[in-house]
This record gives sequence, structure tokens and C-alpha cells, in this order.
Amino acid sequence: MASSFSSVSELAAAARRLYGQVFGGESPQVAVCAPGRVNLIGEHTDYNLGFVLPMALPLVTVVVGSQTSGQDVTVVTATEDADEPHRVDFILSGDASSLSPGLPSWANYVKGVIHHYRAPPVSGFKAVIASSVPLGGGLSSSASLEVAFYTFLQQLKPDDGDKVSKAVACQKAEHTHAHVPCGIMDQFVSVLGRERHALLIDCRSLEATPVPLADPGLVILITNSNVKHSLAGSEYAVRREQCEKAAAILGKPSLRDATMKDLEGVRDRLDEVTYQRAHHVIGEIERTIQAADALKRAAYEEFGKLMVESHNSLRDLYEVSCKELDELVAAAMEVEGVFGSRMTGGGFGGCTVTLLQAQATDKTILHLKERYSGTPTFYVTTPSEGARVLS
Ligand code: GAF
Repeated sequence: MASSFSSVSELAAAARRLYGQVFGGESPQVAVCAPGRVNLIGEHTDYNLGFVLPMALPLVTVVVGSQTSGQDVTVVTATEDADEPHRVDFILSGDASSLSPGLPSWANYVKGVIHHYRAPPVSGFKAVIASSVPLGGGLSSSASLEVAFYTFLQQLKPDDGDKVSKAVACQKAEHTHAHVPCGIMDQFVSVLGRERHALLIDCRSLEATPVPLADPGLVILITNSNVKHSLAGSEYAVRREQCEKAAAILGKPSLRDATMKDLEGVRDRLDEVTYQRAHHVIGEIERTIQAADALKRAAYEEFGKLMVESHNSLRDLYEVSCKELDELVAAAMEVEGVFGSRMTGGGFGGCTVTLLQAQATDKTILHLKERYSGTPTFYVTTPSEGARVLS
């Protein structure tokens, strides 16, 4: 009953076919992919150097392509978007101007990754992109594109870094070329994701602890609200600034270093909004550590309760939810067999993630369809491997 999505091999086959059509029947030398992610808990904590608990998805971005002898780059995307051309051509010149952000906007991720690639100069290439990660759905379509492209470049000319520095380079691409001051979560899990595991990532030390998540009696259901409110872009940067302001008043390097007691101690020096933002972040970091512990013990009721607390805090204190996400979470929690549900990702639309008993999957989907005022899309997912080369 849940939405079916293309497998990695189907997607790669489609990308190879398109490559042949566009480039005169040639076959690409290289094929790679990188996954999107769903964050189970730990929202808006990564840029506060706290903890997050995402998992990589079976939804991926595939890049197929070949090196060319010159400096010409041609990239074609198979993704449907009537507003933007599907093909971009540019020439890699000695200065950075050829990689300046522009239109089409999807190509900025490619340019950003070339710009931050750890083994310059990059030579010319032609490539085709295909993705099963819904665009702008809060499942990290952009990080999966960045990481897939970085992985593609590594096949053309190996770089000198480890996996963490690869994630950091892709995060920089997002900062400079998409102008989103994101944290490290999405790129990190897209590079380092592990099959059958979520990752507890310490966003300060950049160390990750895999947490087993492969219970056949348990389902991770993603529900796409299929709405994206325009606030998403601008409000993200505003939240970051509010957190930095709170940390400065607290006299701490980041909100990771503050406790609830610290926060109460400076309450009279914080305006109400800044207080609420900091309250969410400090509480969410605690919840994430507790949730990872609950997951290790297979204490799903406890985990689910923390998911709902996280959602309520994002709705009321951090104010990044919206009526559609609230509706989906409330409806999911009405179904017997559901442990917990919450919005996932940056917010203002996109997806919810729900943890439930496998046997309750069909009735949960039916109930959400019935109760949601919009048209949802469902994905029953399992934790998957990070970026990889395809044979
Ligand atoms: C977006 C960002 F890209 C992440 O870094 C993270 O901050 C997330 O929003 C919120 O937790 O996905």
C-alpha cells in the first residue's frame, strides 16, 4: 500500500539509458549513488554541535558519467521540474567564476561540490543525474546530490581526505552555492550511513555510533505531506542566529555546552523567543541521547514518547512545524500500534517519520489518508548504506 520507489539498480539503468540517448550511444564509465536520510530525532541540534539520530534511506541520487579530455562539463538531470532546464553546460576555467552559483539552481550543488573538491583541479566530464529522493521533501535531496557528485569526482580523480572530510566539503558546497547555512547531519549520514543501523552523530566531535535498527516487527514509515512553505529557506538562518545569540548570552561556545539550569539562570536577560529556541535545543539534545539509549534496549514505547515530545517542542518552542505536519502526527498517534511520530528535517512542510509495529502499517496508512486534509505519499523504509560505487 505504501508508495513504491525505484530500486538503486532501476534508477542506475534509467540514468545509463538517458546517458546513451544524450551522448550519442556511449556508455558511462562510472556509476555511483548517495542516499537521502530521515532523521529519527535530534532536530535543529546539529548546528548547535549537539546530537542527531538519522538513518540513510533506500531513496538515492545516482550519478553516471565519464571523464572527457578537455575542460567542458555537461550535466543532465532526469528529474522532472518543468521550471528549469534539464541540461547545463559550462567550462572549468582557472578562476572560480565558472563555478559561480546561477541557474539552473540544481546545478549549483554540482558547481559547489567541484569548488570544494579536495583534489583540484577537476577535469571535464559529462554526467547524468537521476534521483528517487523527493525534491524539497525534507529527506535531504540536496545532500544526496552533493555527496553523489563528490563520490563521482572521486572515481575520476581520487581525493586525499577521509569520509568525514568528504561530508564537510559537501556541507561547504551547500553553504556557498545554495546559501543554506546547514549543519553537518545530512551530508554526514549520506556519506557514512549504515545498513540496518541509525547513526548517533556527535556533531561536535564528528564521531558516529551505529545503533542497530533492524527489528522485523518494527516499521519506519515516512509520510510526505507534499507541502513546502516558503518560510523554509529564510527561517532556517533566523533560527541559527537566535541560537547563536542565546549561546552568547549564556557565555557558552554553543548551546551544546548549556544545561536547562544555565538557561533558567539567564532567563531575565533573554527575550521570550530566544529563550524558547534555546529551550528546544537543550531539551532536544537530551532527548536524542535518551532516544538512542532506548533504541539500543528496543524500548520502542519510550522512544516513541520522545519522538512526540520532540515534535511538540519543534511546534511550540522552535516554531518550525506547520498545520499539515501537526495533522499527520496527531492522526498517526490515534492508531494502535504506533509508538511515536514527529516532523523530520528542517520543517515548514516536508515529511513526518512514524515508528510503529509492522502489523499496524496498513491501517496506519489508511487512517492517515483519511484524516489528512492534503494528499500524502508514504514510504516504508529501512536503514541503508551510505554513498557507494555501483558495479
Ligand atoms: C536541514 C539541515 F540541512 C540540517 O543540517 C539540519 O539542521 C536539519 O535541517 C534540522 O535538524 O535538514
